[in-house]
Amino acid sequence: MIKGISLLRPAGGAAAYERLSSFFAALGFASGKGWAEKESHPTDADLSTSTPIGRGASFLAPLGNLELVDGLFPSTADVLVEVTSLDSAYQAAEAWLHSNAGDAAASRISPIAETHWKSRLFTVEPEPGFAFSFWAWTDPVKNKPMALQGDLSAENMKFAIVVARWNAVITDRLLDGALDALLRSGAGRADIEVIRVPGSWEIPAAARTIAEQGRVNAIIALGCLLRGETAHYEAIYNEVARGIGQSQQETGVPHSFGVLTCETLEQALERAGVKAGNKGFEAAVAAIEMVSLKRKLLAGGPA
Ligand code: DLZ
Repeated sequence: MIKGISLLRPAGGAAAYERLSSFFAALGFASGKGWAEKESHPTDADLSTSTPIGRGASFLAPLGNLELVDGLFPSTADVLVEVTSLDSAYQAAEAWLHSNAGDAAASRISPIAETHWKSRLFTVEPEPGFAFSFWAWTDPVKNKPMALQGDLSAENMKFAIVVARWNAVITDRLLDGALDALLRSGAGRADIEVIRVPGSWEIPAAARTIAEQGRVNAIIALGCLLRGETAHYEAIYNEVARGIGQSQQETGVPHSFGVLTCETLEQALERAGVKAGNKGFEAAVAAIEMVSLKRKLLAGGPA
Protein backbone atom coordinates (compact mmCIF):
# COMPACT_ATOMS: atom_id res chain seq x y z
CA MET A 1 0.00 0.00 0.00
CA ILE A 2 1.31 3.46 -0.86
CA LYS A 3 1.33 5.64 2.25
CA GLY A 4 2.71 9.00 1.22
CA ILE A 5 5.13 10.80 -0.99
CA SER A 6 8.17 12.93 -0.10
CA LEU A 7 9.87 15.38 -2.38
CA LEU A 8 13.52 15.71 -1.37
CA ARG A 9 15.69 18.72 -2.18
CA PRO A 10 19.29 19.33 -1.10
CA ALA A 11 19.14 22.75 0.53
CA GLY A 12 22.70 23.62 -0.47
CA GLY A 13 24.15 24.47 2.91
CA ALA A 14 23.13 25.02 6.51
CA ALA A 15 22.21 28.69 6.08
CA ALA A 16 19.91 28.00 3.12
CA TYR A 17 18.44 25.04 5.04
CA GLU A 18 17.53 27.36 7.93
CA ARG A 19 16.17 30.09 5.63
CA LEU A 20 14.00 27.70 3.65
CA SER A 21 12.73 26.14 6.88
CA SER A 22 11.78 29.56 8.19
CA PHE A 23 10.01 30.35 4.89
CA PHE A 24 7.85 27.22 4.97
CA ALA A 25 6.99 27.78 8.61
CA ALA A 26 5.99 31.38 7.77
CA LEU A 27 3.75 30.17 4.96
CA GLY A 28 1.82 27.96 7.38
CA PHE A 29 3.16 24.48 6.68
CA ALA A 30 2.84 22.07 9.60
CA SER A 31 6.26 20.75 10.46
CA GLY A 32 6.82 17.00 10.32
CA LYS A 33 9.23 14.95 12.41
CA GLY A 34 12.35 15.57 10.35
CA TRP A 35 15.50 13.66 11.08
CA ALA A 36 19.20 14.06 11.85
CA GLU A 37 21.83 11.41 11.27
CA LYS A 38 25.01 11.57 13.27
CA GLU A 39 28.35 9.93 12.84
CA SER A 40 28.65 7.25 15.48
CA HIS A 41 31.41 7.86 18.00
CA PRO A 42 31.75 4.85 20.29
CA THR A 43 33.72 7.01 22.72
CA ASP A 44 31.21 9.87 22.78
CA ALA A 45 28.99 9.56 25.82
CA ASP A 46 26.52 12.08 24.49
CA LEU A 47 25.82 11.70 20.79
CA SER A 48 23.63 14.79 20.76
CA THR A 49 26.74 16.95 20.79
CA SER A 50 28.16 15.49 17.58
CA THR A 51 27.54 17.25 14.25
CA PRO A 52 24.92 15.69 12.00
CA ILE A 53 26.19 14.23 8.74
CA GLY A 54 22.76 14.69 7.29
CA ARG A 55 19.43 16.15 8.38
CA GLY A 56 16.00 16.65 6.97
CA ALA A 57 13.44 19.31 7.80
CA SER A 58 9.97 18.07 7.02
CA PHE A 59 6.96 20.18 6.03
CA LEU A 60 3.57 18.59 5.74
CA ALA A 61 0.56 19.26 3.56
CA PRO A 62 -2.77 17.45 4.00
CA LEU A 63 -2.63 16.05 0.45
CA GLY A 64 0.21 14.92 -1.76
CA ASN A 65 0.29 13.85 -5.37
CA LEU A 66 2.90 12.74 -7.86
CA GLU A 67 1.93 14.29 -11.15
CA LEU A 68 3.33 13.62 -14.61
CA VAL A 69 2.78 16.33 -17.21
CA ASP A 70 2.77 15.95 -20.94
CA GLY A 71 2.83 19.14 -23.02
CA LEU A 72 1.92 22.54 -21.59
CA PHE A 73 3.32 22.83 -18.06
CA PRO A 74 0.84 24.37 -15.61
CA SER A 75 3.26 26.55 -13.64
CA THR A 76 6.71 28.11 -13.54
CA ALA A 77 7.95 26.00 -10.64
CA ASP A 78 7.77 22.25 -10.39
CA VAL A 79 6.52 22.32 -6.79
CA LEU A 80 2.92 23.47 -6.62
CA VAL A 81 1.38 24.28 -3.28
CA GLU A 82 -2.40 24.53 -3.24
CA VAL A 83 -3.78 26.91 -0.63
CA THR A 84 -7.22 27.96 0.51
CA SER A 85 -6.47 31.70 0.43
CA LEU A 86 -3.96 32.77 -2.19
CA ASP A 87 -4.01 36.39 -1.07
CA SER A 88 -3.07 35.44 2.50
CA ALA A 89 -0.27 33.19 1.21
CA TYR A 90 0.96 36.03 -0.98
CA GLN A 91 1.01 38.45 1.95
CA ALA A 92 2.91 35.93 4.10
CA ALA A 93 5.46 35.28 1.32
CA GLU A 94 5.95 39.01 0.71
CA ALA A 95 6.41 39.68 4.42
CA TRP A 96 8.94 36.87 4.70
CA LEU A 97 10.91 38.13 1.69
CA HIS A 98 10.82 41.65 3.07
CA SER A 99 12.51 40.44 6.27
CA ASN A 100 14.88 37.94 4.71
CA ALA A 101 15.78 38.91 1.15
CA GLY A 102 16.51 42.61 1.45
CA ASP A 103 16.63 44.49 -1.85
CA ALA A 104 16.09 41.30 -3.85
CA ALA A 105 12.64 40.76 -2.29
CA ALA A 106 10.59 42.23 -5.14
CA SER A 107 12.43 40.27 -7.83
CA ARG A 108 11.85 36.95 -6.05
CA ILE A 109 8.06 36.95 -6.16
CA SER A 110 5.80 37.16 -9.19
CA PRO A 111 2.46 38.97 -9.15
CA ILE A 112 -0.63 36.82 -8.71
CA ALA A 113 -1.87 35.87 -12.19
CA GLU A 114 -4.76 33.93 -13.67
CA THR A 115 -3.75 30.56 -15.10
CA HIS A 116 -5.25 28.80 -18.10
CA TRP A 117 -6.77 26.23 -15.69
CA LYS A 118 -9.34 28.34 -13.74
CA SER A 119 -7.04 29.21 -10.92
CA ARG A 120 -4.70 31.98 -9.71
CA LEU A 121 -1.04 31.46 -9.01
CA PHE A 122 2.16 33.18 -7.93
CA THR A 123 5.73 31.93 -7.85
CA VAL A 124 8.14 32.76 -5.10
CA GLU A 125 11.86 32.11 -4.74
CA PRO A 126 12.71 32.23 -1.02
CA GLU A 127 16.23 31.09 -1.85
CA PRO A 128 17.89 31.57 -5.26
CA GLY A 129 17.29 28.45 -7.30
CA PHE A 130 14.32 27.28 -5.14
CA ALA A 131 11.09 28.31 -6.79
CA PHE A 132 7.64 27.33 -5.51
CA SER A 133 4.30 28.10 -7.12
CA PHE A 134 1.37 28.71 -4.77
CA TRP A 135 -2.10 28.50 -6.23
CA ALA A 136 -5.83 28.34 -5.50
CA TRP A 137 -8.91 27.58 -7.55
CA THR A 138 -10.75 30.68 -8.76
CA ASP A 139 -14.00 28.96 -7.83
CA PRO A 140 -13.55 28.33 -4.08
CA VAL A 141 -15.97 25.39 -3.95
CA LYS A 142 -14.39 23.57 -6.87
CA ASN A 143 -13.54 19.98 -6.03
CA LYS A 144 -15.25 20.20 -2.67
CA PRO A 145 -17.99 17.65 -2.08
CA MET A 146 -21.27 19.48 -1.57
CA ALA A 147 -22.95 18.25 1.58
CA LEU A 148 -26.61 17.37 1.46
CA GLN A 149 -28.16 19.31 4.30
CA GLY A 150 -31.49 20.64 5.41
CA ASP A 151 -32.59 24.23 4.87
CA LEU A 152 -33.82 26.48 7.63
CA SER A 153 -37.12 27.54 6.14
CA ALA A 154 -40.13 26.30 8.11
CA GLU A 155 -42.68 27.18 5.46
CA ASN A 156 -45.16 24.38 4.71
CA MET A 157 -44.14 22.44 7.79
CA LYS A 158 -46.25 21.45 10.78
CA PHE A 159 -44.80 21.14 14.28
CA ALA A 160 -45.84 19.91 17.68
CA ILE A 161 -44.04 21.25 20.71
CA VAL A 162 -44.38 18.92 23.69
CA VAL A 163 -43.44 20.89 26.79
CA ALA A 164 -43.21 19.78 30.41
CA ARG A 165 -44.90 21.91 33.10
CA TRP A 166 -42.39 20.84 35.77
CA ASN A 167 -39.81 23.63 36.25
CA ALA A 168 -42.10 25.94 34.26
CA VAL A 169 -39.90 28.94 34.96
CA ILE A 170 -37.41 27.27 32.65
CA THR A 171 -39.64 25.39 30.24
CA ASP A 172 -41.73 28.51 29.49
CA ARG A 173 -38.53 30.21 28.34
CA LEU A 174 -37.63 27.20 26.22
CA LEU A 175 -41.09 27.35 24.68
CA ASP A 176 -40.69 31.06 23.91
CA GLY A 177 -37.36 30.29 22.25
CA ALA A 178 -38.82 27.46 20.16
CA LEU A 179 -41.81 29.57 19.03
CA ASP A 180 -39.49 32.44 18.15
CA ALA A 181 -37.35 30.15 15.97
CA LEU A 182 -40.34 28.59 14.19
CA LEU A 183 -42.16 31.85 13.50
CA ARG A 184 -39.05 33.69 12.38
CA SER A 185 -38.25 30.82 10.03
CA GLY A 186 -41.56 31.14 8.28
CA ALA A 187 -43.84 28.67 10.08
CA GLY A 188 -47.50 29.67 10.22
CA ARG A 189 -49.08 30.09 13.67
CA ALA A 190 -51.77 27.60 12.70
CA ASP A 191 -49.09 25.04 11.91
CA ILE A 192 -47.73 24.93 15.46
CA GLU A 193 -49.41 22.94 18.24
CA VAL A 194 -48.29 23.26 21.83
CA ILE A 195 -48.96 20.23 24.04
CA ARG A 196 -48.33 20.52 27.76
CA VAL A 197 -47.49 17.48 29.85
CA PRO A 198 -46.95 17.27 33.65
CA GLY A 199 -43.19 16.55 33.65
CA SER A 200 -40.39 15.39 31.41
CA TRP A 201 -41.25 11.79 32.20
CA GLU A 202 -44.52 12.19 30.26
CA ILE A 203 -42.92 13.72 27.13
CA PRO A 204 -42.17 10.45 25.27
CA ALA A 205 -45.73 9.07 25.57
CA ALA A 206 -47.31 12.28 24.29
CA ALA A 207 -44.71 12.65 21.54
CA ARG A 208 -45.29 9.08 20.42
CA THR A 209 -49.07 9.51 20.18
CA ILE A 210 -48.71 12.64 18.07
CA ALA A 211 -46.02 11.12 15.86
CA GLU A 212 -48.15 8.03 15.19
CA GLN A 213 -51.05 10.20 14.07
CA GLY A 214 -48.83 11.67 11.37
CA ARG A 215 -50.34 15.12 11.73
CA VAL A 216 -47.04 16.98 12.12
CA ASN A 217 -43.71 16.92 10.32
CA ALA A 218 -41.62 17.19 13.47
CA ILE A 219 -41.89 17.18 17.25
CA ILE A 220 -39.91 19.43 19.56
CA ALA A 221 -39.52 18.04 23.08
CA LEU A 222 -38.93 20.61 25.83
CA GLY A 223 -38.32 19.89 29.50
CA CYS A 224 -35.97 20.53 32.36
CA LEU A 225 -34.55 17.99 34.79
CA LEU A 226 -32.60 19.31 37.75
CA ARG A 227 -30.22 16.78 39.22
CA GLY A 228 -30.15 18.36 42.69
CA GLU A 229 -33.92 18.26 43.03
CA THR A 230 -34.80 15.09 41.17
CA ALA A 231 -34.86 11.74 42.89
CA HIS A 232 -33.79 8.95 40.50
CA TYR A 233 -32.52 11.66 38.16
CA GLU A 234 -30.41 9.27 36.04
CA ALA A 235 -33.25 6.80 35.65
CA ILE A 236 -35.74 9.51 34.62
CA TYR A 237 -33.29 11.18 32.27
CA ASN A 238 -32.33 7.91 30.55
CA GLU A 239 -35.93 6.92 30.09
CA VAL A 240 -36.94 10.32 28.67
CA ALA A 241 -34.03 10.33 26.23
CA ARG A 242 -34.62 6.71 25.25
CA GLY A 243 -38.37 7.23 24.80
CA ILE A 244 -37.96 10.31 22.59
CA GLY A 245 -35.28 8.58 20.52
CA GLN A 246 -37.38 5.45 20.15
CA SER A 247 -40.45 7.42 19.09
CA GLN A 248 -38.36 9.16 16.43
CA GLN A 249 -36.83 5.96 15.13
CA GLU A 250 -40.00 3.90 15.10
CA THR A 251 -42.31 6.51 13.60
CA GLY A 252 -39.84 8.18 11.24
CA VAL A 253 -41.00 11.63 12.42
CA PRO A 254 -38.05 13.87 13.39
CA HIS A 255 -38.00 14.64 17.14
CA SER A 256 -35.64 17.25 18.45
CA PHE A 257 -34.37 17.08 22.01
CA GLY A 258 -34.75 20.21 24.07
CA VAL A 259 -34.77 18.61 27.50
CA LEU A 260 -32.29 20.38 29.73
CA THR A 261 -30.38 18.30 32.23
CA CYS A 262 -28.70 20.58 34.73
CA GLU A 263 -27.16 20.51 38.15
CA THR A 264 -28.88 23.69 39.35
CA LEU A 265 -31.63 26.15 38.48
CA GLU A 266 -29.00 28.81 37.72
CA GLN A 267 -27.38 26.56 35.14
CA ALA A 268 -30.79 25.84 33.59
CA LEU A 269 -31.59 29.57 33.44
CA GLU A 270 -28.35 30.18 31.58
CA ARG A 271 -29.36 27.63 28.94
CA ALA A 272 -32.87 28.98 28.71
CA GLY A 273 -31.88 32.31 27.28
CA VAL A 274 -30.00 34.13 30.01
CA LYS A 275 -26.37 33.42 29.11
CA ALA A 276 -25.75 30.32 27.04
CA GLY A 277 -28.33 30.61 24.29
CA ASN A 278 -31.81 29.15 24.40
CA LYS A 279 -31.97 25.38 23.95
CA GLY A 280 -35.62 25.64 22.95
CA PHE A 281 -34.65 27.86 20.04
CA GLU A 282 -31.87 25.44 19.07
CA ALA A 283 -34.18 22.43 19.27
CA ALA A 284 -36.70 24.14 16.98
CA VAL A 285 -34.01 25.00 14.43
CA ALA A 286 -32.83 21.39 14.49
CA ALA A 287 -36.39 20.21 13.90
CA ILE A 288 -36.80 22.50 10.86
CA GLU A 289 -33.50 21.33 9.43
CA MET A 290 -34.37 17.66 9.89
CA VAL A 291 -37.76 18.01 8.20
CA SER A 292 -36.08 19.68 5.25
CA LEU A 293 -33.31 17.09 5.16
CA LYS A 294 -35.78 14.23 5.32
CA ARG A 295 -37.69 15.67 2.38
CA LYS A 296 -34.49 15.95 0.36
CA LEU A 297 -33.37 12.44 1.24
CA LEU A 298 -36.73 10.99 0.30
CA ALA A 299 -36.65 12.94 -2.96
CA GLY A 300 -33.25 11.39 -3.69
CA GLY A 301 -31.09 14.52 -3.42
CA PRO A 302 -31.09 18.31 -3.17
CA ALA A 303 -34.39 20.00 -4.07
C1 DLZ B 1 -41.03 14.09 40.01
C2 DLZ B 1 -40.16 15.00 39.23
C3 DLZ B 1 -38.96 15.49 39.80
C4 DLZ B 1 -38.55 15.13 41.17
N1 DLZ B 1 -38.17 16.31 39.12
C5 DLZ B 1 -38.52 16.68 37.87
C6 DLZ B 1 -37.70 17.55 37.12
O1 DLZ B 1 -36.66 18.03 37.56
N2 DLZ B 1 -38.08 17.84 35.86
C7 DLZ B 1 -39.21 17.35 35.29
O2 DLZ B 1 -39.49 17.65 34.11
N3 DLZ B 1 -40.00 16.54 35.98
C8 DLZ B 1 -39.71 16.20 37.24
N4 DLZ B 1 -40.53 15.36 37.96
C9 DLZ B 1 -41.81 14.98 37.38
C10 DLZ B 1 -41.77 13.75 36.51
O3 DLZ B 1 -41.21 14.07 35.24
C11 DLZ B 1 -43.19 13.22 36.29
O4 DLZ B 1 -43.99 14.24 35.76
C12 DLZ B 1 -43.83 12.73 37.57
O5 DLZ B 1 -43.04 11.78 38.19
C13 DLZ B 1 -45.21 12.13 37.30
O6 DLZ B 1 -45.11 10.98 36.49
